[in-house]
Formats: sequence, structure tokens, C-alpha cells
Amino acid sequence: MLLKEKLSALIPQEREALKEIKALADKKVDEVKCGQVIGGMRGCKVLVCDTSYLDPYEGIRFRGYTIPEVQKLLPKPGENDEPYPLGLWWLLLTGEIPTKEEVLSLEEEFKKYAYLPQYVIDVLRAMPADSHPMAMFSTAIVAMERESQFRKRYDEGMTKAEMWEPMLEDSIRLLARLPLIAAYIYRRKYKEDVHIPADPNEDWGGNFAHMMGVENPEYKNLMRLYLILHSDHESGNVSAHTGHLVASALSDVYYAISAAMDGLAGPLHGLANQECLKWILNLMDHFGGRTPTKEEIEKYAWDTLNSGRVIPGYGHAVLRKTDPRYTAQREFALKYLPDDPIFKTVSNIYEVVPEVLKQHGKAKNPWPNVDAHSGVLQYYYGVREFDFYTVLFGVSRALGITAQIIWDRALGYPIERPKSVTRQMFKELAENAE
Ligand code: AMX
Repeated sequence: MLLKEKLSALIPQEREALKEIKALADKKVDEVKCGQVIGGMRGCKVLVCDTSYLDPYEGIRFRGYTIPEVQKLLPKPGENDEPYPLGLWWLLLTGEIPTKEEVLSLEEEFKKYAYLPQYVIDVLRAMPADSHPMAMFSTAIVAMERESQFRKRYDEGMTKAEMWEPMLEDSIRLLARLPLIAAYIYRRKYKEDVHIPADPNEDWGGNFAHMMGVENPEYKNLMRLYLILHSDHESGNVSAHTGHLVASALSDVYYAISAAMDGLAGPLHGLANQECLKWILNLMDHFGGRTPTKEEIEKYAWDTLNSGRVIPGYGHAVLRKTDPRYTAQREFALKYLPDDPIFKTVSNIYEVVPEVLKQHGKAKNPWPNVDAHSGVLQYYYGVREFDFYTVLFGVSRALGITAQIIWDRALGYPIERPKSVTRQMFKELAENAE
């Protein structure tokens, strides 16, 4: 496999590079304030992640490349298409923009495992129909743990240096199936349990759109874009951090990604995309289904805040500017659905809500994040079941987390185990500090 060859060549040199950092073990690299610990470790530099970096003002860079650069440079199925999401996975893993041939080799490798075993279908069907799609998604993933090559090799006594190899194999097998699982959940829950087989001629991203049942080339492109945009956001966000933490115990990819999905399912994280479109449609409903004026949006936003709720899709723990993932989706909308009334509402919200949040004075970042825009695009192409939206996010996020934890094993990072103290001890520490 081309990707495995590439990684085999890269890993020894990256292990050597890590030794230089290990030699600096006693150097102080950060100062942690009381408020940071109590405030959810915000801003503490305690993780190392090479796949992407999130600058508060510039937004995400995947291995140094901005979103527009990735859109321009990664190989594409057709001239006017969005890039192959698996090209992004290659980039996250290797740091290099792949050739089209390299991406197609990965597509072929994925196709070997792109089938849904009957036992996974049985597990999904055994769950009550009102189970949340994220609970179904996470359950299906962990159910496949029995197939883990990592666990098998661990039981056979593999060495630490070999661990990245089955991690890579498990990741490919899992990622290959995620669109099938997601589409199965979608069609079982919302499309009368009628399923659409994979199309062997489609790429991983386009196939997902096809199996969802949206046969529109624009939607296939949107899916590719979506899968790229949501993939990686360094390693401190809840889903990526959870994946890293679980994998640090040498739990395999199935456990790690299932747990990561459980974190993604929270309304302050990935579930915000479902909450966001709900908020927008409720806003429009409130005004008789029309596009509300900016004054009306302002009042509605204040009502939300005054009732003690957050405005979904706005704010971020790290970002301090408009999320470039929002901008990329806005550009897609301007190209394909400029006159859509919901998109117009999304645009008007963008003009109003940041000012409202600034006046409200609480949110450190009044600007929109990725979730403020993703729902309207799905809705436009007919995927209107909001509670499914986080599953779409999950398929994409699994690209980033698997890339991160393959490297965790390649570099032999240890089990994560920070220290906790009692609240009383912590208070005394803070009182006695400078
Ligand atoms: N609406 C109302 N209040 C907000 C707000 C928003 N959109 N964003 C932040 N605030 C509030 C916080 O709730 C907090 O209030 P508190 O002091 O009463 O607890 C205060 O502002 C300070 O918060 P912060 O430091 O600016 O944000 P954070 O790092 O603690 O949290 C986030 C970040 C994203 C959870 C928060 O901005 C939020 O709840 N946003 C809405 C939900 C959302 O869009 N989540 C998706 C994020 C992206 C993703 O992971 N998919």
C-alpha cells in the first residue's frame, strides 16, 4: 500500500526528531493560571498535535495549509469538483499533498472493506427506533471492535514500535465503513428502511452522498467539502481529545473513535449543528416562515440570551474571528443557492448576532463557527433531519482523529494521566501562589 510505504519511510525520521524534544524535558513551556484549570483548561499548552493547528485569528491549517489552499491543491475527481476527502487524510497523515494516483490507491484500499457486516446491521436494528443517530453511530463503531487487528496483534505480543501498523489497518477498515453505517442509520430512521447499495465507481465522499439517497452532483461536492472541513481541529477539542485519551491506554481505534463520537454528540460541540438549524428555522417560524428583518433577528437573539440559552453556532473556545470553515460553506452557498431564503436568513444572522453577543458581553468570541452554516446546506439538498447532522460531522471528524492516533502510536506517546487535587488543595495552591 502506497500510504503505508510513505509512513514507513517517515516514521523513523519523526522518531528521531522527537528525541530532540525529549532532551528538553526539564524546560518550562507554559504557565498555568488558576482560572485556566477551573475554566476547562482553556489555553493550556498541554497537548502536541502535528496534523493541524488552529490559530485564533486565522483559523485552521491542515499540516500548514489553509482551507482555500487545500481546496486548490488536493486532487479532485473532476475539474470543478471539491477535492477527494481521502486526499486530505493522506495530507493529515504524511504532511504531503498527494498525487491523484496516491489518492486513488487509497480509494481502492478503502473499497476492500466497504461493506456492512450483518452483525453490525443486527446491532443497529436491535436499538429502539427513537435512539439518537449519534448513539446508534457510536454503538455500531464499538460493536466492530471484535475485528480489531490492533487488539489481535497486541495479544500476540507486538512491540511498541510496530503499533502504528495495525492502528493504520484498523483505521482504514473503520473509515471505509463509516459512510455505510451513517447512511444505513439515516435510511433506517428516516427513509422507510429502504437502503441504497454503494456505487463502486464513486469515491468515498461521493458514495456517502449516493447512499444517503441524494443523487445530485452538487450534493456530492458539498459532501466532499463537508468531510474535509469538519475533519481536524487540532487535538484539544472534546472529540479529538477523547480519541487521543482513550487510545493512549492502548485501546484500539474502535474504542477510541466510538468514545470520540460520544463527545461529539454534546450540544456545546458537534451537536451544535443540529441545534443551530433548529434555532434558525424556529426564528423563521416565529415570523410566519419568512426571512425576518435584521431588527427582528436582533430581538429574537436577545430573547434567546435573556432566557439563559446560548446562540448555537456562535462562539468558540479558541477562535477569535469568523471560522474559515464557515466562510468556505458561505462561499459554496453563494455559488449554488444564493437566493435560498434560509441562506439569506443565515447571512442576516451573521450581520446581526456578533453585535448582539458583543453587547451581551459574555462570549469571548462573537463570531460564527462551522456549525452556523452547515445545516442550511444540508437542508437545501433535502437532508432535513437535524438530529442526523452530527453523524455527518462524525464521519468527517474520524479522519482527523484516526490520523492523530496513528501518529500517537508511531511516536510512542505515553498513557495520558494528568494530576488532580481536591478543591480545597487547589484553593490553597492558588492562595499561596503569586
Ligand atoms: N451564546 C451565548 N452565550 C455564549 C455563547 C453563545 N454563542 N458563546 C459563549 N457564551 C457564553 C458562555 O456560555 C459563557 O457563559 P458563562 O460565563 O455564563 O458560563 C461565556 O460566554 C464565556 O464563554 P467563552 O469563554 O466565550 O466560551 P467557551 O470557551 O467557554 O465555550 C463554546 C465555547 C463554543 C462552547 C461556546 O461559545 C458556546 O456555547 N457556543 C454555542 C454552541 C456552539 O456553537 N458550539 C459549537 C462549537 C464548535 C464545535 O465544537 N462544533
